[in-house]
Amino acid sequence: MSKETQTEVLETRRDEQHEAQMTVWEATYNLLRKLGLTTIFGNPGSTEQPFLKNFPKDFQYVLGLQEASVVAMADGFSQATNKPAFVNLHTSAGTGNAMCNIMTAFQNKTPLIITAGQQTREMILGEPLLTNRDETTLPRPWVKWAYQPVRAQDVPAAIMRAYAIASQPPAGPVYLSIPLDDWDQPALGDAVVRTVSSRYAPDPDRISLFAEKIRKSKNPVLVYGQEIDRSGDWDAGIKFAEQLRAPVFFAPVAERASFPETHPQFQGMLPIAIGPLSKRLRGHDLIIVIGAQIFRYYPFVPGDYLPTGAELLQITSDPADAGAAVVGDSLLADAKLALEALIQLVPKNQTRSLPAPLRVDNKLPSPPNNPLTANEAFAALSELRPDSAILVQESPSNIDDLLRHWPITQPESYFTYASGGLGWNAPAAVGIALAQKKTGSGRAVVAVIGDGSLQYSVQSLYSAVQHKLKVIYVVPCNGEYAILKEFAVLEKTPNVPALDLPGLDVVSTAKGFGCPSVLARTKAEIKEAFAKALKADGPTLIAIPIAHQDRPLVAPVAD
Ligand SMILES: Cc1ncc(C[n+]2csc(CCOP(=O)(O)OP(=O)(O)O)c2C)c(N)n1
Ligand SMILES: [Mg+2]
Repeated sequence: MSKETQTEVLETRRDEQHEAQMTVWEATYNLLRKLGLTTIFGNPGSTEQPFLKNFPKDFQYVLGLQEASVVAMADGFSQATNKPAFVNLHTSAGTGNAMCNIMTAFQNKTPLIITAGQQTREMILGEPLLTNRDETTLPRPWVKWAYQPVRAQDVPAAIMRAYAIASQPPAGPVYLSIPLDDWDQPALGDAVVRTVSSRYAPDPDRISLFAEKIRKSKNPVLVYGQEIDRSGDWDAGIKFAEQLRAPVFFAPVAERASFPETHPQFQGMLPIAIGPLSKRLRGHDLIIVIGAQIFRYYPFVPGDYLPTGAELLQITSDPADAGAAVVGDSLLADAKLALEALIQLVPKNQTRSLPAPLRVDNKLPSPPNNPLTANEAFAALSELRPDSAILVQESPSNIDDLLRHWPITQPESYFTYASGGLGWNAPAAVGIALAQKKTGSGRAVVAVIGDGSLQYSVQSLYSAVQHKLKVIYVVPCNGEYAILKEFAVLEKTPNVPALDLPGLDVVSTAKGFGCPSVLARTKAEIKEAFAKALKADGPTLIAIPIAHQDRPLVAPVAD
């Protein structure tokens, strides 16, 4: 064999060896497949392209035009599928844009595996363009873990670790920064796939102690929080409430509904301020809070944290929420497992008189107001409400009116944000609707989004259009930041600038993203638009001009 031929043979062998050697890219996609993470929410840049190259046919890329939308779409998708979701952001720039909704995902306790591209390892020291400087500091404190693998070969195992951390209670987002030159590097082979638990059971001694207090209580009250809906067991919550014959409240501004609002024991949502909240619970000797923090207050309205003579028990799966509780004794447990245990430990009460059912005032003025009030607009909408519809809500000043006309009666049917960071719900509705499309549930998503709130993640309309998702955006247009005006009255801060929003045209905005959109001013127009939207094979935006109203931020509770 000549020298040249020998060299050629050697080079061919080396090429074959290289081909046979799995790359970090291949090992990662293999792992994502095994973990069921085949939907990737992202917005691409040059630092992500080596990961996205030759995008496999069995994966779906869901493009968000701005990263706040990307993260919230993934959050909604994760919540609606009850599985972690995968996100790919553009280095520090994309992470910066995404930050508000990463903060919200952390408070929602949604398991998100957020990856971001990073500059080439070889150059990072010199900080070239697009370097994600101090990459693990940027997303903190709103991620459970932030990491950049020390070697390219660790990328798949780091994703596995991210998955394990994100999904254990309390679930939450994790962040991985991955240099762009890692993807073509040789891998160590397929990553080890591991499973972890997503619930933990209560300590038997402590739950017995709690059960004893509940048995001895004369007049207990239940406060149900989002963790019950997340733990997937409304039935246990209903059974326990009926066994106890106690009134049931929702925790203040809970981001999920955990009990049928039409149940005779349901008493509404607790006020979001210290004094009014404790007034509402007056007369009870034991307050049992399941699956919520103590409490999610908003404006400072002083008063007692608890009514006189009352004791509080909190059951939560989040040690941070247990630690931060301002009053009460706490027990760590998954809501479903705790409720199942309590059903066994607390016998059915036969004698306690049931609470008087909540009186809901649904009266409407005749003739109707012009423009309609939010109350009248939601009443019109609710006449055509499909039983299976999912409600997503970011309409800060209109929550009470909306929930009055749209009582939640089924699990996994109400979603909002735990944080109050505007710009979560419009894109989350897209992720929730995508989940419905994938499962073929046929459930429509109705997203009620304030005219101010819509502007924060308005690009998500584009994703709903492109994926032909059944999202019906209902935008109550008051041309103002109404809730901030209510806050200004409560705080006695007159003449705050920029609380009016003249000149917003949300119908034209939606059309710019290709979203069919209509202005509905009367009850008849609202019903016509809603009926048409329910039949459409894609999203619709219905803008409803509504009247300005002077309402108190926190409704007074009678003494
Ligand atoms: C990201 C973000 N920026 C600013 C705020 C402050 N903020 C809270 S409510 C609100 C106004 C919301 O207006 P709109 O959606 O029109 O609802 P309305 O109060 O009119 O019902 C603003 C600006 C916030 N919560 N989040
Ligand atoms: Mg408004």
